[in-house]
Amino acid sequence: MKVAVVGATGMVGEVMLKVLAERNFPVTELIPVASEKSVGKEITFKNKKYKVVGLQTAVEMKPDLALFSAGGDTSLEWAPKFAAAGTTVVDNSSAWRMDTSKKLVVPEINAGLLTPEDKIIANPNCSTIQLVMALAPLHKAYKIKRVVVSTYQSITGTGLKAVNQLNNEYAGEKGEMAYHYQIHRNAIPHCDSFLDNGYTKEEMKLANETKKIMGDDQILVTATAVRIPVVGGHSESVNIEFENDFDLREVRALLQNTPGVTVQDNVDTHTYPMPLYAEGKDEVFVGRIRRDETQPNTLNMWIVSDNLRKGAATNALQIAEHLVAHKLIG
Ligand code: 11C
Repeated sequence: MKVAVVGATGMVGEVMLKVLAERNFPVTELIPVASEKSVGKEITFKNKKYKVVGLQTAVEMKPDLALFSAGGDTSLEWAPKFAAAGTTVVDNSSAWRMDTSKKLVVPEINAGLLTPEDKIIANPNCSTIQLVMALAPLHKAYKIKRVVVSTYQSITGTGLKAVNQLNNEYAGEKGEMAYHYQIHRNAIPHCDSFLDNGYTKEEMKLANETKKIMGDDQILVTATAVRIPVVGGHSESVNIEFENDFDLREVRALLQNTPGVTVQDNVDTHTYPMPLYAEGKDEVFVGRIRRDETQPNTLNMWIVSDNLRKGAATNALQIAEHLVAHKLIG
């Protein structure tokens, strides 16, 4: 399979290449794609060197699959051009996620919706993916009414500029700023830009994408998204109110038996998910599972996952794997 990685020199692009190699995706020809300033640069994939090409060149090479991680504007302009050339695009930006003609896919939950006609497939936001991975089995069992989620998000979600900012601040050096404020020794309640309703785009992604992936408009979701000086992954404190009551042991068992979810929940041994240990892993880790004692049918839990892997590259590649396995591509 001829595979283009659009945004190959970015943070997600680099992880995408790593995951493509690790999972032994059937790449017969790799096309690393990036903006004009990176064209001609060399990247290494499976010990072989490849030259980065521009977007128009890549379209003309007619790849079977294009994995996009180059920002919303690039996706809006270029994904349709690839699709028109017969390429299936899995897009990691927010450009197409809420478009009613596009599928928004977390393979463990709704890959069954995909057909060969889907030429642009949206990969959800990282903080949404880890949330719905843990919510989906519980919704099936107890029917979710309302979710209150607060995120503690890794600076890798912002990109390399943010990682450089933290490293500079840590070293006491000046440099380019990704945020309005110092991130070292700080927590910034501001991920993505603000909207007229006072929420950030990131917070509304958590609400809107969750409903679309779970296929249920009735689920109420309210979110606060916070950036913290961490690199290993996003963490989420989640309060879930169900229609029906649950048994805590059954909740743990349901989560434990969910592919892609790992329960780390033993307060006696101080076992709970943390970004330090989630980094570089593909699972969604869930812990601190406990009853909310202030109202009926309500659960608290803590969810952590590497936002660059299951939150981005791994999920996108799982979509591609599903397309291959079900002969929906190529
Ligand atoms: C963050 N979730 O951590 C964002 C990064 O809509 O794909 C990904 C933004 C998006 O800031």
